Amino acid sequence: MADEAQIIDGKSIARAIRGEVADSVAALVAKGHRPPGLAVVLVGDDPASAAYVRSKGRACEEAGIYSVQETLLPTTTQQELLGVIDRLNCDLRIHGILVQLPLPKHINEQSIVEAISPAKDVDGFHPLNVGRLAGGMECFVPCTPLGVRELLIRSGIQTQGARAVVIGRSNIVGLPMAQLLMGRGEGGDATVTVCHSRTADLSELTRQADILIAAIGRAGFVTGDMIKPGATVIDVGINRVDDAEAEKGYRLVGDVDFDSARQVAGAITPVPGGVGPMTIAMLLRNTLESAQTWARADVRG
Ligand code: BQF
Repeated sequence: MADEAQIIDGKSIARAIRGEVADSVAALVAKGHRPPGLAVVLVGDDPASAAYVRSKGRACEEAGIYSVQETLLPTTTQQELLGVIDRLNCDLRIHGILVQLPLPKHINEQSIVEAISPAKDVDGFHPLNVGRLAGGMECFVPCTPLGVRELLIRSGIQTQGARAVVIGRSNIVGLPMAQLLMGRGEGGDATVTVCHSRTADLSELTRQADILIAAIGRAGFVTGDMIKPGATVIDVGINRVDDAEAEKGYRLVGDVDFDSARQVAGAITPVPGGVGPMTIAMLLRNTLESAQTWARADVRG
């Protein structure tokens, strides 16, 4: 049996970043500025969404970030939701606004995302930030791909000149991930291929990857035979699978078949405890950076 891969501990890296954010928050407050503030808007009562929202609130509290949760009934109209966003856009205590997705079917997600002030769009989903990212300009970057890049940097994984393959082309993960990896500078300068459900000879491509990012949304999709020996494998997937042994009757698994992949990869992220915690850490960092930007614009200096 070959040597097993190094396990990249996203949870501990995320904890370190949260500590750094907490220090910067304290420094901002010590200069007389408002603490960073995040508003999380939840529409409806989907249990998974509610759990994500709660954990974001807890993470804010630990970092000294002020947070408010706006919980709206599943019957909330688009007009009502737009009203809430307008109010948050004008609230000087709030530097970041996120609307937890998915939204109920009667609400048009795109119109909601476009209503968020681009200067408070800490999820990086507003078209202005999407365009800025595509143009290589400074902007809010979606938290999950940002977290993956940070994980690569802090794990000492060379991206410059590396062949990176991203499986998945979503606006939230795959596409911005590819843009970050091909962008200039630290954590970038890679040669990137984006694969998806219509890609022919997928394994041919994945086997060429020095860095393989799995963001497909299918449990155990990437198996050991699809991986180049020694490659870095980043698992973005969070899938529930039934498990009678587990307390809740299910457990979380990634898009990578961990047991076969770890025999081939050089380094691999686990699920849970890999990319997920980094997503939350990047949300805090985006909120901090937004508050710092707003503080600079403040007439009080
Ligand atoms: C971990 C999310 C799909 C759809 C909407 C830690 C999170 C997840 C896993 C987390 C996610 C996924 C979030 C772990 C936020 C990431 O230990 O592996 C944290 O809270 N996430 C979300 O808000 O909405 C989603 C995935």
